[in-house]
Amino acid sequence: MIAVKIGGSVITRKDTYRHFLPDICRNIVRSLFPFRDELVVLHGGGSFGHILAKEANLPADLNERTKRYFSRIHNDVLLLNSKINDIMAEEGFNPVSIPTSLFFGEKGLNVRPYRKFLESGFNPVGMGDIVLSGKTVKIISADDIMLKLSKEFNPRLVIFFTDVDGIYSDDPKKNPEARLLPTIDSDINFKAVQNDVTGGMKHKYEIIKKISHHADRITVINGKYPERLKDLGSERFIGTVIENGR
Ligand code: ATP
Ligand code: IP8
Repeated sequence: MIAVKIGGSVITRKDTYRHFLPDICRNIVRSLFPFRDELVVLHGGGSFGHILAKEANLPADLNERTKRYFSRIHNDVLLLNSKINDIMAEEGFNPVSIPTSLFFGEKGLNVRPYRKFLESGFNPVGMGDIVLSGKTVKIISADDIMLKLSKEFNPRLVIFFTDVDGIYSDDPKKNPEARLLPTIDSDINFKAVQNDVTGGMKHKYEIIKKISHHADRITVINGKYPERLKDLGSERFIGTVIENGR
């Protein structure tokens, strides 16, 4: 199985509410065509999730205010999901939406729908979403779902598409001296990402270290240049690669 997270930072304009970037998304989807028989896709919230989630100030108790945010945010991530699924269907995939909030219960995310549709030859498409956990409303990142799926399915490859070339020694948007790290064995500085309620690249890095015990290979690459995937495993490759730490 191959699991991909399409970052909200690369397929949306993260500072503009519900601004989708269809051409970038299509190029990413096309680059995944060789993997379509074993592919699970997750996507982040981008400006369809993070702007309102920040305003909502979560986690918080379920009440009239948070219910209104729940409905709007869930609707918005489904809107982004349907745009991605449209493109996937047009490009020859068999996407099926697995809305996180519907399959999230006391024991966390139920992965059975992923298994069922994967085994039947579909491409499950899950997403970072707003969920109800008891009486608490909170946000679950697609990065967290990636860890859960990796524990269940032991993917041979996990791909994170984001809007920078990989993991750097420091935030490349703020520090021109930041170095792209071909792998992650050194100390890294992470800066908070604006309009991101789930911890940005720092959270992703922590998750990747955990995923590395359950997946053969993980890569973080720039979704604006998805053709770089073809070079994975060669010296030409531009991105960060983490080999299995099992
Ligand atoms: P989303 O969470 O909306 O799905 P995403 O998963 O693509 O988006 P972000 O959480 O926005 O990714 O994180 C990517 C951002 O992290 C980059 O735009 C970059 O500016 C920032 N960043 C901060 N520190 C680093 C670092 N050390 N290396 C790489 N990027 C970093
Ligand atoms: O973009 C967050 O998921 P992420 C989803 O994968 C929402 O961190 C609703 C903000």
